[in-house]
Parts: sequence; structure tokens; C-alpha cells
Amino acid sequence: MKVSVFATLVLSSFATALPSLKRRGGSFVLQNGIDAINLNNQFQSLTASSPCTSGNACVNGEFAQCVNGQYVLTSCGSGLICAALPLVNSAGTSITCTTQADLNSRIAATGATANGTSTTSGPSNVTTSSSAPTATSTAGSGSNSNSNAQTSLTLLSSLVAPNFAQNGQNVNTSQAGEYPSLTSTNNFINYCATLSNLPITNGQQVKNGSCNPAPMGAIPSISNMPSAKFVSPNNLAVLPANTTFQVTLAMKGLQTGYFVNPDTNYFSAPQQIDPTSGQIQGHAHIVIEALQSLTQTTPTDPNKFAYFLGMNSKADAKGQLYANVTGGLPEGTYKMSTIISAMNHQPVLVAVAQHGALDDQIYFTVVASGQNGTTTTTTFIGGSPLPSTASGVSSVPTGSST
Ligand SMILES: *[C@@H]1O[C@H](CO)[C@@H](O)[C@H](O)[C@H]1NC(C)=O
Ligand SMILES: *[C@@H]1O[C@H](CO)[C@@H](O)[C@H](O)[C@H]1NC(C)=O
Ligand SMILES: *[C@@H]1O[C@H](CO)[C@@H](O)[C@H](O)[C@H]1NC(C)=O
Ligand SMILES: *[C@@H]1O[C@H](CO)[C@@H](O)[C@H](O)[C@H]1NC(C)=O
Ligand SMILES: *[C@@H]1O[C@H](CO)[C@@H](O)[C@H](O)[C@H]1NC(C)=O
Ligand SMILES: *[C@@H]1O[C@H](CO)[C@@H](O)[C@H](O)[C@H]1NC(C)=O
Ligand SMILES: CC(=O)N[C@H]1CO[C@H](CO)[C@@H](O)[C@@H]1O
Repeated sequence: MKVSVFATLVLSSFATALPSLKRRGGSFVLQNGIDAINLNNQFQSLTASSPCTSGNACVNGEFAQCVNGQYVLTSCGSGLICAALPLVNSAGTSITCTTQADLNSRIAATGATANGTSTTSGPSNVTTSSSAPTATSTAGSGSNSNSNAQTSLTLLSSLVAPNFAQNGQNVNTSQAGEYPSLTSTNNFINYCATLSNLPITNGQQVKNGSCNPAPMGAIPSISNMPSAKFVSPNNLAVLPANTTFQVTLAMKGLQTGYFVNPDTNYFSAPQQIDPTSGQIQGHAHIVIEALQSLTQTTPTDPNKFAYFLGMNSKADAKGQLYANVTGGLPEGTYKMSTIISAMNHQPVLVAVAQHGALDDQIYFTVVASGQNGTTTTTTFIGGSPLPSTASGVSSVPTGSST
């Protein structure tokens, strides 16, 4: 990378103090590029009469110093423009007079790209205003009609959600006790930088906690909310101990068979919907937890379960998914639940807050042979109980880890 002196400086440059963004591994170069792009975008909305509090800016391509709440403009001279440049050796940006070519090459050298939001013929023409989308005409669906938008490090102005700037406390619908929402004018794109104690999730199942930077993604219509129901075992079934049994799950409103690598791509992409059906592309899981009794009232410990399985295949023609709980379960009472997920393992998100349960839960009892007076419709596989060493309840999951 060429590191040249600011030969074109006609005014003193000024290293701006940036917000307390977290620098990961000291790699400020890219961040400096992003910050410079964003600053130059913001400058586009300034006029000579814009109020200011302190510091320097660029107004109409001229160098602007804030004096007594107003900008005082100084022309950069022939062939030069005022711009925010990324610093090379430390975190930050510098507002200075330079050439368009120098601005372009310095920003390009950081790896940040203005494409997707701006022209390259001058400082970006996209403002940070939350209204009047100008950059592209893409719908909010992440469509690739602007191919650069999916690699750009700059938020498309057409995607800024203006309502995110409001905390919900200033309208008549606000209810007593409602918390003011966190607000953002840039869709929280850098939210995780405010949580310095948390690493970004980065596609991994971070057991100590993390902050996930991926947006939530596509939300299906209310006619496409997923819903699950166990067919077998039936609710309150009585099953023979240590005997393989089949779980049958009826799935509605979900395009099944979609799952990604859970070790590398956990929560790493937005929820996606199938364009033909309008349904979420995802998969179901089942989890069986031991209870003290069918009337247990204490919450269970989600770290402990007797059986867990990702039902990753496509549902059959009947819309059903199947699993064999090989070796069965020891005597006891159990809760079996579904966990319906989008492709990247996040819980499914639907269009409205008030809706029926998307998941199912049933309760059943497992007894030694001859200990019950109840029949069940459960399908047993193999017929006779397996040796008692075949299976046992433990906090270690059996079946797939996904
Ligand atoms: C932006 O895209 C144009 C062509 O579409 C390309 O010539 C230019 O180099 C790109 N600029 C950056 C900073 O990537
Ligand atoms: C910048 O935006 C203004 C107002 O929307 C528009 O008139 C002008 O053509 C734009 N300039 C460029 C270079 O896109
Ligand atoms: C809130 O209610 C008051 C009184 O009914 C009404 O005058 C006002 O327009 C309402 N404001 C909004 C934002 O709906
Ligand atoms: C997780 O947190 C615990 C308790 O704060 C700590 O002792 C442990 O080192 C952390 N593990 C990792 C992998 O960060
Ligand atoms: C369950 O076991 C039966 C009998 O071995 C087998 O036919 C069936 O394919 C298995 N089902 C699943 C989902 O593994
Ligand atoms: C089932 O298995 C458990 C341990 O795996 C054992 O304690 C229990 O006695 C077995 N029950 C029957 C009826 O075989
Ligand atoms: C687990 C068990 O013993 N199940 C039995 C419950 O009772 C029915 C009929 O009474 C038997 O067919 C099951 O085998």
C-alpha cells in the first residue's frame, strides 16, 4: 500500500475523536475506511447554515470550521475537495483538502467500499437522512438487484428503518410500564460495538454468550406461520421402558429440510423464506426432558435433557417428520417439545406478536412392562424392551447435536 504524505494539504488536518467503537485485534484500517465513508456521506447533508457545536467538516466541498455554532467555509482551491480521509497508522479519520483521486485510493486501500450507496465521481451523494430513499430501489428483502450492496460496508439509505429512531414512549398507545426502546438511526449495524464484554457470535455457539450482528431477515405473512403437532407418542401416552419408540411430528407452514452447519454458521444469516410458498425455510428439533412428575411446577433446566434431535430431512407427503428414540427411555415422566428453527438455527420469527404456539409440547410416562392400565397409539419398533444398558437419562444428549 502506498503511504504518501498529505502533499495536497492547504489547511491543517484534524484527527477526529471517534465514538468509543471497539477495535478488534487493533485492525482499525477497515473501520477507518468505513468511518470516512460515513462521514463523507453525512457531510452531503450539511449546508453553510447547518448548526454545529464544534470541530471541522466539509460543506459543499469546502473546508468548514465550526465557529460560534456556525460553519465558516474556506475553499480548498482548484482541483481539490474537502473530505474525511482514513488515517493510516492509527484509528481515526482526518478532515482535509485533497484530490478526488487521493480520496478514492485511500478509501479503497482500507478495503471499505462506497459502492452500493454512492457514486465514485465525487464524495457520496447519499445522505444519512432516514427518509426519501435515493440509493437504490431494492425492496427491504436483501434482493441482489444492486449486486454491490451485498458486499458494501455502508448501509443503504433505502433500508434505514426510521421508526427505529423512536423509543415508543411518545405516542398514545404507550402502556404503563413500557420500557423506552433502544433506538438507532443506522439499524443498529454497529450495536455489538457497545457491548465491549461480548465477542461477536461469528457463526459459533459461544457458550459464554456473544452479540450477534446479523439482521433478523425475512418475516412471512400471517398465513405462513409454522405450526407443529406431535402425532406419536400422543399426549399422556404410557411407553415401555428402555424400548425404542418412534416420534412422528406433523409440520405445517414450514419448508423443511433446510439447515446449515451449526458449528460454523449458527445465527450467521437472516431468516429466509421460500419465494414460491412464502414459508420459512428451516427445520425442526425435538427435545425430551425428564420431569419429577406430570404435575411438576418448577421450571426445567435447559442444560439437561434426555434426548435431542434435529429433524433435518424434508417432511414426507403427509407433512410428517420421524425420529426413532433408539433404546427408549428409563422409567419416569417426560416432556417432549419441538424447537422450530429457521435455516441458521435461530427460532422462527413471524409477522405478528399475538399468535398461537408455533411449537408443540406433550407429556408422557415411561413404565416397566405391565405397570400400566393405559393403552397408547405409539408405534413401537422391534416390539420387546431392550437390555437395560441400552439407554439412560443424562445431560449428554443422544441423537444429533443440532
Ligand atoms: C465501484 O464500482 C465501479 C464500477 O461499478 C468501479 O469502477 C470502482 O472501482 C468501484 N469503487 C470501489 C471503491 O470499489
Ligand atoms: C445528488 O442528489 C441530488 C438531489 O437528490 C441530485 O439532484 C443530483 O443529481 C445528485 N448528484 C449525483 C452526482 O448523483
Ligand atoms: C394523543 O391523544 C391526544 C388526546 O386524545 C390527541 O390530541 C393526540 O393527537 C394524540 N396523539 C397521537 C400521536 O395520536
Ligand atoms: C466463560 O466464563 C467463565 C466465567 O466467567 C470463565 O471462567 C471462562 O474462562 C469463560 N470461558 C471462555 C471460553 O471464555
Ligand atoms: C426407525 O426405525 C425403523 C426400523 O428400524 C426404520 O425403518 C426407520 O427408517 C427408522 N426411522 C428413522 C427416522 O430413522
Ligand atoms: C431401564 O434402564 C435403566 C438404566 O438405563 C435401568 O435403571 C432400568 O432398570 C431399566 N428399566 C427396565 C424396565 O428395564
Ligand atoms: C409399558 C407397558 O407396559 N405398556 C402396556 C400398557 O398396557 C397395555 C394394555 O393394557 C399393553 O398393551 C402395553 O404393553
